Amino acid sequence: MILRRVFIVNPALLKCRYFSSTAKPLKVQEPLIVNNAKYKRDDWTNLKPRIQSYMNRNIYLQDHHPLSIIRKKIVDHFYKSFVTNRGSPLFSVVDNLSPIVTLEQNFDSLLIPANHVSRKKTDSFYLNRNFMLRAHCTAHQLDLLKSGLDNFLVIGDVYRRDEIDSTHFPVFHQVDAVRTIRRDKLFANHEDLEIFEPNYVTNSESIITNDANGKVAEAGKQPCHTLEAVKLAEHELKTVLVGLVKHLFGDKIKYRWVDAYFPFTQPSFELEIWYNNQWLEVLGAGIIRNEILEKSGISNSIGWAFGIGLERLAMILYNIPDIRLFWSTDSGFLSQFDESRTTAEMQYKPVSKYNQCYMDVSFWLPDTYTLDNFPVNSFYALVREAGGDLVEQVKIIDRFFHSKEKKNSLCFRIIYRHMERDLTKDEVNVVHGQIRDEVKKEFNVTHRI
Ligand code: FA5
Ligand code: MG
Repeated sequence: MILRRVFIVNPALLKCRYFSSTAKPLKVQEPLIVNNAKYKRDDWTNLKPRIQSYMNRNIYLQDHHPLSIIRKKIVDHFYKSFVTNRGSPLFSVVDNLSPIVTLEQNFDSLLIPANHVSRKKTDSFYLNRNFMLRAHCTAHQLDLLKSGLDNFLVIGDVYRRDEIDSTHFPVFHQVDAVRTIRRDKLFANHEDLEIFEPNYVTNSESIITNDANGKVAEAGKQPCHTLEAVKLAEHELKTVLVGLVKHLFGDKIKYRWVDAYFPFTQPSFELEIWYNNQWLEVLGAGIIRNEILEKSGISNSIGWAFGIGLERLAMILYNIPDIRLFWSTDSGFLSQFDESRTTAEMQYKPVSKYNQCYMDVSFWLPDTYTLDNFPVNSFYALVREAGGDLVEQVKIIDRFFHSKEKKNSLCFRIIYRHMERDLTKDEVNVVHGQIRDEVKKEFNVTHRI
């Protein structure tokens, strides 16, 4: 009998309804551990290990990564477009904030109403009822303004339970910007003009928030602002952003502004660019709601803000067909990008799924060359010419001066890969042999092995 009872208290059986009311095991919930900190789980916890595995990868800061190249281009554009009286960049760059934020930061600080669609549990990754992974970099806006920054870019990874297709992924990257303009700067040539209407009230009821879908395109302005101030600030915002897309894509890029709605800006806009025969939204922007500036202690300025997605820009610029490729660690993908190359030289080429195989070529230089003046680019060109499509990558892996023999040596690694099949060692040997011969002939080097 006793034995039988032991069998019945099988954990699998506890799940069945008949036993659950009487035999529920006392289950102590393990806390959720994210970035070495513990978070108490509750009914909002929905962050899973798969999404956590993307945290701390920092691909947007990784040298030569396409997202990092775009990030630098954007920062450069802002550094050039706005300088202080002393000639230094006006914008501060903040790119190392943890993506774990409070719901207060992500929503409340930005006047996102309690019933707003973006707060749904199904739309974001929650650690619990208090903490989440930021769904946009705007989550840091109020804190940074409060800390005293008045012109800044915030760059980082953001997380959304979005659809997954070739242009959407649950983790992507944004550059967010805030610019505040004081009255004396905004109206430098019109001292009689004002930023604020006389006796203005912020928090005005007349600001349309959102309908059930959270999307009301409300043009116009906040009642507290004068039309002149809004139009001037809007002009500066649009000019710098159109300048940015031209800086990235060239003067011929086709774009359009569309009215939009964000709870934290009014008026709000989206910028779309014409790509692959359709309009693609690349950023959201607008005039910062004055309540936010007031909360941060700024009273004499009007501000604009925007948030732009890095992946979409990189996909267009480099012809990258799928957003998942940015997470690739395959050197066949990563080696296609390098700050020193032009955009035209970095057009994406599909990466083979077949195996890579590499062989090195190392040689002594003739006296006519030094380690510094050996024409590395001509060497690469020769290898690509002689190796054809089998050569996926060539990189320098060693350079040294032999002090006894007074000779210089270079070593290059050539990575071979076929688009449609695995290569055999024998065929790679043949091609590699041809490359060695050509190198010897062209540069008069002595092979070391
Ligand atoms: C925002 O995130 C606002 N915080 C932007 C903003 C900032 C507006 C400041 C006003 C003032 P939105 O959800 O539209 O807005 O995202 C901004 C950009 O991020 C989009 O234009 C797009 O380029 C990119 N983006 C949005 N969702 C995805 C996704 N799932 N995958 C890749 N990129 C995305
Ligand atoms: Mg949008």
